[in-house]
Formats: sequence, structure tokens, C-alpha cells
Amino acid sequence: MKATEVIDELKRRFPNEPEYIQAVEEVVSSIEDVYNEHPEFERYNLIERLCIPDRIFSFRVSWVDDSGKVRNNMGYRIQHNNAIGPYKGGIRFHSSVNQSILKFLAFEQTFKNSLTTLAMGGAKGGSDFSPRGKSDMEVMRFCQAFIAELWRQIGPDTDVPAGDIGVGGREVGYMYGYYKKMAREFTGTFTGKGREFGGSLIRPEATGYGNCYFLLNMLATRGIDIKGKRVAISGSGNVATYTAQKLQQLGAVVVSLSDSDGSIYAPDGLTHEQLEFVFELKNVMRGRIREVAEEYPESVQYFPGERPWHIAKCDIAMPSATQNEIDGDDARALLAQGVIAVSEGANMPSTPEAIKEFLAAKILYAPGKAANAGGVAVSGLEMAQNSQKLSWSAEQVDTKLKEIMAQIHKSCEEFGKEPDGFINYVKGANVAGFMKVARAMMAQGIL
Ligand code: NDP
Ligand code: 2IT
Repeated sequence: MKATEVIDELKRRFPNEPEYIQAVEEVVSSIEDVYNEHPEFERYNLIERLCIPDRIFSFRVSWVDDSGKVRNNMGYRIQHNNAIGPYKGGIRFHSSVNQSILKFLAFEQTFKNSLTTLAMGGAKGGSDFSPRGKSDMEVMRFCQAFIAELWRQIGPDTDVPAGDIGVGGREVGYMYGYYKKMAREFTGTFTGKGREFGGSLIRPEATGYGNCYFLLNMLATRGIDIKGKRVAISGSGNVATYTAQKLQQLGAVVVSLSDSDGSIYAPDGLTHEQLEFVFELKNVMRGRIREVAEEYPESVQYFPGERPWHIAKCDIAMPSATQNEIDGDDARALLAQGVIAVSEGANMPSTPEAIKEFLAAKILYAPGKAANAGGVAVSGLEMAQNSQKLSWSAEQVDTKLKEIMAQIHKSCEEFGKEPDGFINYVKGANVAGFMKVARAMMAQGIL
């Protein structure tokens, strides 16, 4: 089948999975040229095999809330592709989770993991359970019930989950604990673990820091200094907060953060003290972003129901909340105020229309699968440390993270540079990620 025929066929077979089709369409359209240069790929129907996940587990998760009521959620694990390493990818707990969203994430993860240079296949899992407003004990009971179903399908050389939206250190700890009890072994089956039980230093920081390192690489291609640049960030979770921390260290000005209720805007930039407050608010108090404006009313404004893109005056945007959070209008608003770079911390935060705008404007635009790969890269380093039964220093991990982000940038440049010198990072990331997985699949036969 030709590349475009594969998309039509997938649309026909999975009509109710828009996010999955969106992710597939973006990758397949940008690899079409290299695909057509390799007739053997078509002979072995490679694209279709690469687009359809190897297998999907779906199950009911029943648990008891604090009032004694029995609750039922859906649980899933998508094992997308293990051509270059064990299945690897995060777990998302959010009320919006469904099979389409997890299929898009597992598909993207496969190419992202390929870009990291490490041996990891692609997977994603999750549940429509939302930790928001739940007590610690409710979260623990849910995590245990989730793993009671999933534990047989995962393992250190089989499938290694980690965090994503709604899954941080607390949830990974509970899931890993229950996995260990069921499997009766202490291995590196999860990443993002607490540092006392095998977690890597810098893993919590890795996605946000990695995105900043990628941004620095992009800015360097145009000789731009990050110092003093105003950066709008969306989200206020793991990725957003560590992005903000690294940006402040680099001398940039962080002007916004958000959550699903609204955005804060600090016209003069958040101070170190204010960012410390955000960390405390999010990780300890588990509060809402509006509380930052309540705490610092002179310097921070709150915009309920708004995303940052129309309200924050900025030079750079780093969307770090969720998929499709920048649409065509948002992209045009960012470009109209002269944005020079968009570097995605979230997975697929820009709609196809937004991506088209960024590429047409020839700004520095990095898709999530390149820019946010630092998180899973340090997960790969955590797996390596667990296998060695060693733990590396923060400096060692951070140095490797910088090297990996530079390598990903180089791959994007190699495969995405256009005749006029413009680097199309979308094409570069997709082609570089695809070619490695495709060659591995060809070598391993029809599976
Ligand atoms: P967190 O759960 O720590 O934070 C998510 C943040 O995004 C919260 O502020 C949340 O607000 C907001 N958010 C979530 N869903 C929505 C929504 N539907 N609309 C508006 N705001 C929303 O997750 P992470 O920081 O880990 O993940 C953020 C993004 O980064 C995701 O796209 C994830 O896939 C991606 N990513 C994460 C990696 C990691 O290592 N954790 C690695 C690579 C990518 P609220 O609290 O109101 O829900
Ligand atoms: O989207 C992602 O890359 C993640 N949520 C991190 C996955 C991982 O296995 O560390």
C-alpha cells in the first residue's frame, strides 16, 4: 500500500479515534518521500504494521473510595512496537483518557524513543481515573487495583511504564510497590521511581530541562541568546515547572503558567520565590494555579478559562500541558506578536493547522517527539542504572541528557534541512525516528 492509502484505510477502520489518526497522518505524510525510495517497505506493508499497535490490553479497574463507594474505571496499556527495545512509555491518569489518545501517544512514543539513541520500543497506558481531588489512600487503592490487572504484561525487559499526566512520583511509587509484591522481584520495571528505590537523579527534571537544552540548540542555529527572552509556558505540572526552573537558571523570563482552569500572567516574569511557591503548591498542597495570583496580586494576574497564548506577551512558547492546546488562531496570535520559537514539552500540543502556520512562518518549531524526549531518555538511563545496580551522580545524568538532546537536534538537522537552510524539525524528527525502527522491523521479518 502507498503511504496515503494506509492513512485512508486507517481512517476507515478506526473512525472514532481522531487523535490517533492525527498523529499517524502527521508522521506518514512527512516520511512519504523516504518511504517511496524504499520499495521493499511497501512490499512488506511496513507502514501499516508500524501504525497499528502490536497489542492493546484493556480492563476494568474497580476500587473503593473513602466513603465506601465502589468505583469502576477503565485501564489500558498499548504495546505499540518493540523492534528496537522493550516497550517503554508513560501512564496517564486523566478523566479524558480513551483508547484513541493512548494510541496516539504510544505511536508517537515509538519514534521519540528511537530518536533518543537508546534501546527502547514504544508504549503508553493509562486510565480515565483522575487523581484530582482524591485522597492519598484513594490514589493508592486505585494504583494497586490498576497494577493487579497489568502486572503480568510488564517487566524490566518486556514493558517498562513511567509517569505522564496525573502520574508522578507518588503514583509510580504505589504502582511499583504493588508490582514488586505481585511479581516478587525487585527490578527496574518502572522508571521515575523514588531515588531510594532505584529512581535516577534528574528524572523528575528531565523532560523540562531537556526541552530547554533542545531550545538552546535551536537558538544557536540562528545565533540567538536566550538571556532576557520572554517565555510563555502552559501547564503547571512536572514538565512545565522544571522547564520554568531551567529557564530561570538560563536567564530567561518566565511569563506564564496554567492549568485546566486558567492561566497566570506575570508581565515582569515570575520571581524565583514565586516559582518555589508553584512547586510547593503543585506537589505538596496540590492546589490550583489561580492561587499564585491570590498570593502575589501585585505582580501576577489570573485569567480564568484562558490559555496563555493570547494573553502573555512573549518571544518563545513552550506548551507543556496537553494535546491540541494550540490551535490555528492561537498560532496566528503567537506569530503576530513576533514569536521566534515554539518548543513542545507536551505531546502533540499543536493542531495540524497550527503546525502549518509555524512551518510557513519558518520560525524555530520543535515537535514534542524531539523536544520532550529528554524525559524518556533519562528513563532509559534509569533502566541502565537499574540493570547495573548502580546509581549515577546528577552531573553524570545531566551531562548525558545534554548530549542526547544535542544528538536529537543533529538528527533533525540531518533529515530536516531544506535547500534554503531552514530546518524542518517535524520532518527531521519523523524521518530520523522512522528509519531506525523501519530498518529493525525489516531485519526481523514479518511479526
Ligand atoms: P502533570 O500531570 O504533571 O501536569 C499536567 C499539567 O497540564 C497540569 O497543569 C494540568 O492541569 C494541565 N492539563 C492537563 N490536561 C489538561 C487539559 N485537558 N487542559 C488543560 N490543561 C491540562 O503532567 P506532565 O507535566 O507530566 O505532562 C504534561 C505534558 O507533557 C503531557 O502532554 C505529557 O504527555 C507530556 N510529557 C510528559 C513527560 C514526563 O516525563 N512527565 C515526558 C514527555 C512528555 P490540571 O492540574 O488542571 O489538570
Ligand atoms: O511522553 C513521554 O515521553 C513520557 N511521558 C515519559 C515516558 C517514559 O517512559 O519516561
